[in-house]
Amino acid sequence: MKPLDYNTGVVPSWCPGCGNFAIWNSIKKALSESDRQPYQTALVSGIGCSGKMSNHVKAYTLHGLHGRTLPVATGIKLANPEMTVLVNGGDGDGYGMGVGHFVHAMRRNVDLTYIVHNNRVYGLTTGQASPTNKEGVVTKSTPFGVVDGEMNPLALALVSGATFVARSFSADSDQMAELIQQAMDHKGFAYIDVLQPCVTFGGKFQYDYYHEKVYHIDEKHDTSDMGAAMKLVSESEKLPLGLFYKEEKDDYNSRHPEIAKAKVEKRDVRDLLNSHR
Ligand SMILES: Cc1ncc(C[n+]2csc(CCOP(=O)(O)OP(=O)(O)O)c2C)c(N)n1
Ligand code: SF4
Repeated sequence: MKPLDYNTGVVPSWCPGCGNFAIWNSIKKALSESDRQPYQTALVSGIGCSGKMSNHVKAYTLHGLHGRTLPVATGIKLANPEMTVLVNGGDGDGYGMGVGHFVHAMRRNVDLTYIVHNNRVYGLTTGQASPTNKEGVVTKSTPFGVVDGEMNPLALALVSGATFVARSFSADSDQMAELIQQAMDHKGFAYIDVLQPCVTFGGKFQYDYYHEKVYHIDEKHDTSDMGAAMKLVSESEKLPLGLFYKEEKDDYNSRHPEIAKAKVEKRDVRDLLNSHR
């Protein structure tokens, strides 16, 4: 299938120029290049502008509750081990409301591909500061400036047990597609933080801001070196992009073969729907 074949026909309501468009395109490109068919893929999203992704990708999709993408996706993966499960959430969804689930999914090393649309604000609710905003920045919810310190979700991922930790940028759709493809092929919790400008409510964190700061990490970077990865994700003046860390380790399903054996019975979805009429 070609990338456009993964369109559902639903027209996005995202603001023109929103970084979500590039994430959408990269997901479709990655699915196309890896030749994954819609019936082999599930996509779970949370509430928020980012959460609307489940309307736009041809796959089994579920638009879940705010902050609750990862437990739902975990259930899907445990019940359907052969399914590729993508998770899309915002920084508010995943680093605010859902941060507990984030840590536990990583320490379990559930085989998921988690893409966070990190625009530093709660976009859909018109621009309140999220945990990745910076101290002092004035937003709708912080008229006197953000008082809390900025959270570093990539460092949190490294110490929590994620086995694939990467960062991309919405103006770098090809690199993002490549990372998503690698993440889907990785057996274990693969996490990509995407710097995604919210062009309407994102304040100073726009394309120009990021263009000045981002750079691609050296090809010689050793992705098995946790210390080197931690150093990269701790940079704050410049923002490195790429795959920081990768580790081969048994995922949750392999460590619990009893769950895989108890996998769900395959049923025709029409029968299932009829049984609830
Ligand atoms: C439990 C719960 N709390 C709050 C809300 C209200 N709400 C809807 S969208 C949203 C912000 C989403 O922000 P983020 O996850 O960063 O996604 P973005 O819209 O920026 O993509 C909030 C707080 C909600 N829907 N559910
Ligand atoms: S409000 Fe921000 S995140 Fe939401 S669609 Fe518009 S630009 Fe994108």
